[in-house]
Amino acid sequence: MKRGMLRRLPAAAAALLAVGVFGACSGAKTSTSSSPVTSSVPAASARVTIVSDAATIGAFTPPSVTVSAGQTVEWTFQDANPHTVTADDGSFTSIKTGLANGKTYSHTFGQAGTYRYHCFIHPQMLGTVVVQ
Ligand SMILES: [Cu+2]
Repeated sequence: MKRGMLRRLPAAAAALLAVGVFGACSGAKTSTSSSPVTSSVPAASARVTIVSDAATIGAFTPPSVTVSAGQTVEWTFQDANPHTVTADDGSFTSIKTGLANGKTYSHTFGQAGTYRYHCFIHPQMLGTVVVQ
């Protein structure tokens, strides 16, 4: 008896795995446009000095100042007589604090417009703040 042995060896197929790693090089150029730094330094708040005036009984010096919206006007009282800074429309007044000699009163103007004010004690004392 003949026993034919047929062995079939499965051929091992070597799989060749080629992995190609491509370094992704994005050609997007990030251009950093450095604009010149413009220092927007807000102008100094306006200052008004309240002094005695021989012609009247007191005066706001200067009688008119111009500031930008958001800036503050500071009044400095330099008279022995009492005065106030009172808006004609009543939007601000120094009466609450009282302007004694050497003291100051400040008010910040948030909106543009023309603000006329006077001294509550001396109505002939007039001043104007122009807010741009
Ligand atoms: Cu006054």
